[in-house]
Amino acid sequence: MPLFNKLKEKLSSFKKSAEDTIDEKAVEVEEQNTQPAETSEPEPVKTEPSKTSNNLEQETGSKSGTGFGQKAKAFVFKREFVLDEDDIQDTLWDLEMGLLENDIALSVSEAIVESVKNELVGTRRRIGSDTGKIVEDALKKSLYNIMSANTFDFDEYLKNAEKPVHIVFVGVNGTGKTTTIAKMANLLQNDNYSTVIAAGDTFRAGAIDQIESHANKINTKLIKHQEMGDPAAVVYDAVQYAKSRSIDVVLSDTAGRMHTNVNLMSQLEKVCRVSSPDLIIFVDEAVAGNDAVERAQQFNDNIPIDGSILTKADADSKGGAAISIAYITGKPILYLGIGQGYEDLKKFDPQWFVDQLFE
Ligand SMILES: Nc1nc2c(ncn2[C@@H]2O[C@H](COP(=O)(O)OP(=O)(O)OP(=O)(O)O)[C@@H](O)[C@H]2O)c(=O)[nH]1
Ligand SMILES: [Mg+2]
Repeated sequence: MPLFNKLKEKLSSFKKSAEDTIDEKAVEVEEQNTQPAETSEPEPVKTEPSKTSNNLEQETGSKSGTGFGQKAKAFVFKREFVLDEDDIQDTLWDLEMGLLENDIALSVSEAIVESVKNELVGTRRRIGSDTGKIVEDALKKSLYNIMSANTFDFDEYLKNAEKPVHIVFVGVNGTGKTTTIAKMANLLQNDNYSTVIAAGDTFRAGAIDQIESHANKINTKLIKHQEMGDPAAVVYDAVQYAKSRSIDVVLSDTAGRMHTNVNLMSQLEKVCRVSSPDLIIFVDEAVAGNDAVERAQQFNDNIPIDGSILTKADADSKGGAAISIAYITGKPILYLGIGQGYEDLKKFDPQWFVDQLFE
């Protein structure tokens, strides 16, 4: 399934334009180096401003005092060159705009651009080397670093954790919490874990029936109370049920709530306080973009989340939410929802994510 196509297009056009820019610079340097006086010189040619007569001197001179640019420009090696910030400034600007267009939050876009810049600028390059690869590697490295911050191996954790493991799913309305719980229960059962679901959304009309229908289809025990009952009590009961029957995993549903609703957010805090979950998972839509980032931050501030699941990645998602949420919460993306079926939950692997952006 093709995912995050728009972001892919942007990254590929950045790659192409950075490649062209670097190649232009290489040709320029090549021409300078093949001037008669330098052809037989085996040593690196140091282009001190006072000694050179080519346009490097002009550029260096005009940037005097800007530190890095000057340092980078000072070394032009035979058949090698050093890229400086000025060379790729416009291209980096385009990259930043492209990232912003793809719902990557400003602070995150800036961090990516800075990291790509640090990778590309100031390093000696061989003329004729594969510039496309150089650019791609710089981007991949930067994105991978963001996506792999605080990685967490969910499978390994489950295997070793004391049972029952209690997981609470939180998020704003309609993001896919309930469906994700059903998918997760299905996945866990396929891995031979026993599960129980807590119908912790006692608030929305029809929510209990909805999760009950899922639980019946995947053959999982459901603990439910009355509509409008105390969600903390349902969740508590489900944990007790799991303890008394040696069930491996408790999956607690909660009502969708806006991150700005103070009362509902403190109710969620209570649910978490009473049942002390092992993991709190924030569920949002991959298509939500910058809104999702704001919400992830607010939820995380109220009830520290352990990771996120992004749903509806099968819709035309730009991919920015995944990158931004990982960066801003400092917590891993654990799974992607990629459809409405029970099997449509894909384990999120940072390396896979980064690689498929360049396929
Ligand atoms: N295409 C697609 N649809 C999804 C995915 N995950 C959930 N949905 C759909 O999104 C809609 C909302 O899902 P729910 O699971 O009810 O969302 P919720 O967060 O529990 O909603 P509330 O309880 O109202 O807050 C349903 O129609 C789901 O089938 C996904 O990964 N891909
Ligand atoms: Mg729900």
